[in-house]
Amino acid sequence: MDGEEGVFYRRLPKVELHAHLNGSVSYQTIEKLSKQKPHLNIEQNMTAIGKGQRRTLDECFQVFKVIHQLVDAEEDILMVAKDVITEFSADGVKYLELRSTPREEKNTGKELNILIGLTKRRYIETVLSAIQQCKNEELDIDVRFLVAIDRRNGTEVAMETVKLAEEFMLSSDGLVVGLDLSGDPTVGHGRDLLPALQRAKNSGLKLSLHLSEVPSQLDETDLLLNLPPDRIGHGTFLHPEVGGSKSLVDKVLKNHIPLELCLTSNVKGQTVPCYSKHHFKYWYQLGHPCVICTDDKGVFCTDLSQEYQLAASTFGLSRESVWNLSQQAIDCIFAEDSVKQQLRQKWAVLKPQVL
Ligand code: 6MZ
Repeated sequence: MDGEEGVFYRRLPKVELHAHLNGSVSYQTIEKLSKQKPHLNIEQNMTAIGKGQRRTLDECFQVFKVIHQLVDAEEDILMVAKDVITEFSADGVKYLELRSTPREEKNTGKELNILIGLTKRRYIETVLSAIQQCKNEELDIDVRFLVAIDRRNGTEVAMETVKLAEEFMLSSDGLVVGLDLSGDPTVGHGRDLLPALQRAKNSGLKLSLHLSEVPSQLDETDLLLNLPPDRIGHGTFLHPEVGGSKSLVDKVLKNHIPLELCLTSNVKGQTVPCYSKHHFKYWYQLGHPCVICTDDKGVFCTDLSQEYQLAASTFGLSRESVWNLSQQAIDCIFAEDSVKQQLRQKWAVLKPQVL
């Protein structure tokens, strides 16, 4: 992305609401990790899907497994989280909600030369300390965290994750704001996760749920929309034109549930055939809140500026419309209202006289 046009998108202040930590690891960070773990023999095409390449969603999930092998110790998570936050900030992101699935790993760290493992609690603490360190370095970005439930891990782990998230919501000084439901959409059923999600909602955690990322999830989506969630990830197959239904669309509209839309991720992961057929068009034309996001900027080789530029060039958005789109994303954040106010002020200061 070059030239004057590119500068506009980089300078555009942006809000990123759908970013999986381990999917956001850049090539530079992967290189650092690969050097530290040469025995894994990681090559670039194992952790990223380059320009013009496509993979099935299933193959995308294999990529995350490789990255998880590289990022398996406390110091890796700290470095990855700090690098990812720094990169989003360099791309003009002023407010970021990162999400990640807490993992436990056996014997991946060392203390006094004794092998120690990583617990899920320590995992979250490490991400939070990366956020804190970036704050101390005075990066111009406000970062919050969503604890992720990987749907593949079933009912019990989901409940355990919610309990951890609740604890951190109370003790993290506002950094943990919500819960994400993600993972391979072809595995498991939302009905088994409903009690955990309901509990999370009751305790004040905000919910961002991956819904209808693949076809054939209609009854699950219908069920989970009754919670209702506070935001929807993807929602690719919600509307009737792609096999969804009017009643699902009506539920989303009635409850004003914003959609987190990730163009490159959906095209490269082949759930959407090409940019012009992306469901952004359907929802945007309805005037429904749509937030442009990256999903996994490392894996899909993109950044948020590029995603905004793609949306604009594909759907013919004026600069004014692009500005409004980035500004309206502020209404959809999970942090408290005072943060929204601060961000609105920031946007007002940064708005060019002529767009
Ligand atoms: C569903 C996805 C995803 O949690 O280890 N993840 N889940 N759909 C997607 N669309 C492509 N992209 C990423 O980051 C990696 C994890 O995020 C989820 C998957 O569970 C993946 O293992 P963390 O930081």
